[in-house]
Amino acid sequence: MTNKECIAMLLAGGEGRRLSPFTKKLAKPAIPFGGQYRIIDFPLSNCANSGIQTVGVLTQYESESLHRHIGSGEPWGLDGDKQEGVSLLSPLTVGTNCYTGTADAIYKNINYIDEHNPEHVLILSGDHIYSMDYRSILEAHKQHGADATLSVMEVPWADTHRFGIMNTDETMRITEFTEKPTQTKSNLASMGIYIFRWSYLREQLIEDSQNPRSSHDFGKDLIPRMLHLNGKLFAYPFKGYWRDVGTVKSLWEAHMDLLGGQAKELNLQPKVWPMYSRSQYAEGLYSEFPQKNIVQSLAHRSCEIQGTLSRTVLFAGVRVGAESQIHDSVLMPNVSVGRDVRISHAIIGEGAILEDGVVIEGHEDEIAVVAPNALVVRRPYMNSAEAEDANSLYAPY
Ligand code: ADQ
Ligand code: ADP
Repeated sequence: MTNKECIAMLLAGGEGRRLSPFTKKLAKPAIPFGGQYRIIDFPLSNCANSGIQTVGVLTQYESESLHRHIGSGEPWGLDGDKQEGVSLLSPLTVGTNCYTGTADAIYKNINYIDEHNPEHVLILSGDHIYSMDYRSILEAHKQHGADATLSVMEVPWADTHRFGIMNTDETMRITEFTEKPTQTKSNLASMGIYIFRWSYLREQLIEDSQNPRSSHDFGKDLIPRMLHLNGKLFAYPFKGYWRDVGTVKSLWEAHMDLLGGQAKELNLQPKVWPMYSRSQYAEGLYSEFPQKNIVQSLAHRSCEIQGTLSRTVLFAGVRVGAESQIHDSVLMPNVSVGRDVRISHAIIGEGAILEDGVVIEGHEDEIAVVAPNALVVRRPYMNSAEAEDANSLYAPY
């Protein structure tokens, strides 16, 4: 048994239904992001950069995709021996039944955490885009002598229903917490990033596991119960860019945030806070182009671009044919776009083929989606059955 101050447990097993069709064959955290990453690269790199060297990754749904990407953790410098580094903890490898909720996933890995005997445990989500030094939240947690510390930020009032929402007193101690409220007087949201004193969390997990009425979820069950029992829960206000990319709209918005000129901007700082990934195409993004008809876009250097692009992110291996016009869109790896295609406000899944003349137009509040590997063809004279057929290949989300 080793003794560590803090280890991380990264929740990466959710089904990601709101991100279908991208999560049909991929775990949500394995979805490509930002031209050369996958979403999970962000929390993993944050751990590496914060000096957290033991990370348990809890996988379940489509875990194969994540296991392939994470492997032994060498892109993040987390390929340590058994005492350190990243461990992939799926119900299969742990030898247990499926994880029924986020707290249940941690509960079923109590032995793994005990082996490391940490003072504190950092709980992270696999579907957030942000840069964060976890040493700051750990410091605040220790100074307060807290049982738990939740990283928080104010979110737009219209989005409060997607988050755990809380109130605090003037010392930042949490006084109220409601998971995904329909009505609320606060817009202070939990970011789903928690630090717990391990002995405290351990006890609470065991009690929760014995409650037949619990759904074994941190936001719905554990945190409200801890407050009810007068636990010392504090909020740690995070200042910086953070987005939960669990929906098609938020995944699209986070990509637009990379392109500047937005209210919220995502500036990655490779020199100060590098994001690591497994891709052999890493560090190959261009934001400035010799072609005049490519503006405010990011494209991987392996792309072949002939058409006109603005406010668009192109991943490795994308091809765009002549006279095509694309704006406000995201084209995942190896998408092939023919000639004279129009795309706007869309996310095109990995490997999709859009033949000559296809038009895919979404709107700011209804992002169009093309499924990975879809073949979209233009058919000028469709009878209604054919139209339905074509629509099943892509449908505004
Ligand atoms: P949600 O985002 O709704 O709310 P959820 O998607 O259920 O939380 O899960 C968070 C993370 O846990 C995700 O990365 C998901 O993949 C993973 N996960 C879910 N079920 C799992 C399982 N059975 N096994 C392993 N991993 C699993 C949460 C909080 C809110 C908070 C938001 C912030 O509940 O209070 O405001 O995050 O985004
Ligand atoms: P990862 O699987 O972690 O994204 P890879 O380096 O394997 O990392 O692949 C990055 C993406 O580039 C993949 O989607 C892959 O299919 C694609 N790709 C593979 N070979 C090429 C190539 N020769 N040119 C452009 N893109 C490629």
